[in-house]
Amino acid sequence: MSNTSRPPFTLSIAGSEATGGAGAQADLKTFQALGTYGIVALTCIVSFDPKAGWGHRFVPIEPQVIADQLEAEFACYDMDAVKIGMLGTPATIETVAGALREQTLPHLVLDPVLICKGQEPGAALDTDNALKEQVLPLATFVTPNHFEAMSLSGMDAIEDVEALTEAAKRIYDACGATVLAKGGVRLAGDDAVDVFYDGTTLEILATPKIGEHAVSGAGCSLAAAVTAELAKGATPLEAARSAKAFVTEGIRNRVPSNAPFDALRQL
Ligand code: PXL
Repeated sequence: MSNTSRPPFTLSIAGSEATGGAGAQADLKTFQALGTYGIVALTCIVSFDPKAGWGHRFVPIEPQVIADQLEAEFACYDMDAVKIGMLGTPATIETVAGALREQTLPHLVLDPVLICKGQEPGAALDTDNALKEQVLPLATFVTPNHFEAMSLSGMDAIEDVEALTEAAKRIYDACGATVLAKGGVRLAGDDAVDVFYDGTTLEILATPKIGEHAVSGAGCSLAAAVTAELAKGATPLEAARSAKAFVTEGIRNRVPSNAPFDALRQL
């Protein structure tokens, strides 16, 4: 095939969130908005249940079907960066980790989805442990949210930016990946604060909060934006700064929903 220009190739290994706010849909929209070629390997399908408090109905994809998608994708393209979102079961984690171990990837961004909005914390400890044991060691960049930062650092509480910084350092020390720990709206104060740490550089990224409520798709879009920027050649710190600006703009442009949370919109 003739190929005049090669775009940066970005793969998201993630679940479908049917309403389009989070998950693979958010990742693809982010990749498109930031000018990379977006590819998805679907791991599961999540459908909120409006009749049951907007809880998550979760259906995993067959491990063989996940392996087939990854086989096709890695056969077609040399990925410039890969993002991992929701995996959801130990069998999925096994399959994805196995496929990734066969690749040499320049960047592997892990959004360590332990629970999503509305789910019970600790609902699936075996899944959380499998993610920590099998996928975290492969990551080059990890983007834990407030809850995930506590879980990955072993800290009982994170209430201020000092504690979030301590968590970022502990996570870096444990896995060696660059960390962008997201305080978002969860820490008190006027700013949405995230902490970047790569073992050398520590940077506090702060922007004024836009409302006090978390918006669906913010975490997914942040990690996807980091992935896209890394694929385009940004340094990890530049990628983190650009991703934060992209998500802030997406929250500003959020779409109202009949669910209890609005959805980020990538422009
Ligand atoms: O917010 C994290 C997330 C990631 N991936 C999928 C989701 C959610 C939350 O709803 O459904 C598929």
